[in-house]
Amino acid sequence: MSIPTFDLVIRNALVATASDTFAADIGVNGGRIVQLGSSLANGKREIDALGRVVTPGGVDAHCHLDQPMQAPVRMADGFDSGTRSAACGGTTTVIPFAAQAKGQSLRAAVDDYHRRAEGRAHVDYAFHLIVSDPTPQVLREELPALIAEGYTSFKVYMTYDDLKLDDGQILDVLDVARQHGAMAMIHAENADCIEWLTKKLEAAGRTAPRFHAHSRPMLVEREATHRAIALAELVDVPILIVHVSGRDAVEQIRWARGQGLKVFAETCPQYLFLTAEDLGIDNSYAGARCVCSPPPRDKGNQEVIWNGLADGLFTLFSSDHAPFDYDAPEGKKPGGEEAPFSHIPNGIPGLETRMPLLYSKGVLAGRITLNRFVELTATNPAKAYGLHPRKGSIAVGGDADLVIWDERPVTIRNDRLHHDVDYTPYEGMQLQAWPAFTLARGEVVWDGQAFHPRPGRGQFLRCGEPTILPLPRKSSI
Ligand code: DUC
Ligand code: ZN
Ligand code: ZN
Repeated sequence: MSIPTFDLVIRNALVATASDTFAADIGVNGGRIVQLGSSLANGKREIDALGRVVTPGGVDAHCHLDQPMQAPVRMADGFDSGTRSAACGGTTTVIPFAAQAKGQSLRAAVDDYHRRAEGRAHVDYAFHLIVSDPTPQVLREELPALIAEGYTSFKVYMTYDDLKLDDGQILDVLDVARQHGAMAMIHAENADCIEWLTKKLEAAGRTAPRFHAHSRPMLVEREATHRAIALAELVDVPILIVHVSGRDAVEQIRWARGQGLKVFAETCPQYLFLTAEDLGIDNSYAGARCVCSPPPRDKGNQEVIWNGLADGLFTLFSSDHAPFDYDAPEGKKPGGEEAPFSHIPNGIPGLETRMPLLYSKGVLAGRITLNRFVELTATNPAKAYGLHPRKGSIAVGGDADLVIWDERPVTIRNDRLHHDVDYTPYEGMQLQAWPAFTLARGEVVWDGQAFHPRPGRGQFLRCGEPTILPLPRKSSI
């Protein structure tokens, strides 16, 4: 028998990229794809994918892992359990957030976040920054230096007291993005409207989880989305509006695109599969599980989001995995109490379910094409954050990050998921597919039955410039 040519050969794959679908064997050496073709030579290991779709490993470009929180609240997933659950759901690259606390240097936040990740990740990871304190030092020195070192994207918040920036600060930060070719992500909700509504609701004794949605109606997101677009237009820089929840924000983004503005948009599974009713139709506390921001809307808005996924409005489909236990004092019951909605930690888990949900309910249900699925879950996130072509595609020279899909009925059960959260908002949902294999740089990390742990195998990735569109550079107004 001849010496194997490849470390691994995946035979008879139906390979799907963002642009094409074709039959091929995939030859892997040293963790990279080295050949695509038919009847490839032997591999040390071979996997027969006959009849199965193979897509690039997912790039989840919006997730929160081990992000420092105000006590007693604590995230349930760090880099170990978070990347474990990512791998088991077909995601091979994650981009969580190194969050600057007000008064903290951005560099200190990044150093701290590296310590949290080091030696723990099972799949590759990069960092976005969260800029909450844009001092002159941050704007002139730290942020430009960090962008040059491979932290080429950052998020700014228009709400949350501990994170929010005012419009002048947002303009300053966007100007840095323009000058240094970074991607600015914006959490668009109007903080003053939320505060005003929250006070009124609380004064009326309306504190159950379902009132979270009442405190953040769509106009709150619409106004902030419009303002974010205007601020970006003033600076003349692309922006990415994250976690778009429904019609009002979608209309603002369509309008901006019609004006020729470079406004990208991301949405998440919760806006396709949850509604405000999941926060409760009575005053029970169970709906705290689905408290996230922006809140889920209604069935009509789910359709608007589906249409935006199908017609190209959305560039990215991310989980916004923000893992808090439901029944724990450090989670959705802060301090062990059933808290008023304004004290419930915002966010739901979703790293593991993101890809299977969209594959089943999007591709197999005929709402989006297979190629669009790949674009939304892998190729575009890799391009938006400067990781393409190493990540996000199936091409010679790229990392062998791959998902072999098994099209079979699957019921989502939290006890079958691999995160460290005590619930999933999708409990009991019927899917039609799940990864049969996930390969991370050519290594099987999930085989359809078992997870193959190797904490520390995941490498930190320095991001390059976004390549999703050429960005204007260097000139300033
Ligand atoms: N909203 C956020 O802005 N971040 C984490 C999760 C959430 O619901
Ligand atoms: Zn956000
Ligand atoms: Zn988020």
